[in-house]
Amino acid sequence: MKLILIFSALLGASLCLETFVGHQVLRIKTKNEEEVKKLQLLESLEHLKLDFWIHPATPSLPVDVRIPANSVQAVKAFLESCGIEYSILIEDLQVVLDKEKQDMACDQQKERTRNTFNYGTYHSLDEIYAQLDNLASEFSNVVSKIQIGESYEKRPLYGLKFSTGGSHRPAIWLDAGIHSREWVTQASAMWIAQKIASDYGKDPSVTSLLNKMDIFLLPVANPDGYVFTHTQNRMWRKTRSKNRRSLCIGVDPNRNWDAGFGGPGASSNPCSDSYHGPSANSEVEVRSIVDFIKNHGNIQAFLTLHSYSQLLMYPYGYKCTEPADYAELDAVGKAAARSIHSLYGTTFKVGSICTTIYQASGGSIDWSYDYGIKYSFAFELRDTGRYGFLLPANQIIPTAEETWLGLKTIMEHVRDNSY
Ligand code: 0X9
Ligand code: ZN
Repeated sequence: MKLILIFSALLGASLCLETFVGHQVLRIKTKNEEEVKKLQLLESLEHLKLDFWIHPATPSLPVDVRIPANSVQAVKAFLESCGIEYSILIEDLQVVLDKEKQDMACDQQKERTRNTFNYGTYHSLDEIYAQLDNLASEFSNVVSKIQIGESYEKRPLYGLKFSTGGSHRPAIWLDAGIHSREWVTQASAMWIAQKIASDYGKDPSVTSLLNKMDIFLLPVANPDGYVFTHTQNRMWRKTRSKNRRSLCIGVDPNRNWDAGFGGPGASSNPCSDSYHGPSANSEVEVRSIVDFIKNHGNIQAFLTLHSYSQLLMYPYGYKCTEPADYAELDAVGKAAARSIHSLYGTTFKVGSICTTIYQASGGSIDWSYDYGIKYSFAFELRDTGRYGFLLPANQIIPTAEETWLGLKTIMEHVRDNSY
């Protein structure tokens, strides 16, 4: 009897959503390099099980960290003893998660009665995939569904191709959700898909773009992780692949690209959230995109959506030197940031990955840029930390709208400056 109870408790635990009761998210402000070093030391203490939402790197940038309930006191005592300033961004993470779940359930009920996809709520993978079919049939003049591969757990990697004909036109790549917990990115990608499809023939900018180029959109680049964030652990970031040398699961798919692979800003520890994996392209999700891009042969822009921090970044992340096209990328990035700002006043900081956020090797846009795709940009969408990865659903549409304006500015530049 006892054994059965233990077994069912274990089974229950593995089938249930992980709870984050009492987890706090702190914002830490560093004043100098010395304090950054102290936070890096804190980050290395594995037993505290800290989840750095923004890693310590430069003194001027804030550091956001999720702290499990039983480490909260120790971390605060450490910070106070060092005289490092902090504030509480989220008092109890579970309260925010419960609200998110409740909102989703309400919206889902409404959606069922109306039988239309509500772009202003978060969805399961199945719902997103069903909507790709709907878009492809509703806008069959411009949209078709494509499959670029299968995830580690054998889920299809579905995307959309926006094309008005022509054989093998130059194209723009756009992906979202490579980090599964960054839910506003997958949701924004869906709104943007609908926007591109319905604006063709109406908006002269979209029309001229699609008369010259194709767009490929992969809204859920990490479907296994995405399903896991819905069913098991809302804070999951990595893929779900098994590691040979560890019981820890998954690889950071934005450390797995063949660009400075294994260098600074990536971890060789399979239990780390920034584990680079056993080799470049070890993750089938990454490999599938790489193969697609290589096979296509004429991708002119590589755009990727992450959250959060409100940044628009160009290469490099694996090194801190400027790319050859620095002046042009910086100007286009700044123009895109102005477009974003024009709608709701949201400010985006523009710069290279290394100078705006932190050194990070094996990232997607570094690979795409070094591969020869000049217009390689990574967006970090809303917000700046009030909710972080748990952006309330009522911000999805505004986020998608402003992001689209930024994307459109870049796409117009690519259209007019193809190479
Ligand atoms: O650490 C990352 O991978 C990115 N930040 S996130 O919070 N979304 O995880 C920043 C890296 C820059 N992005 C790319 N190299 N694509
Ligand atoms: Zn990310």
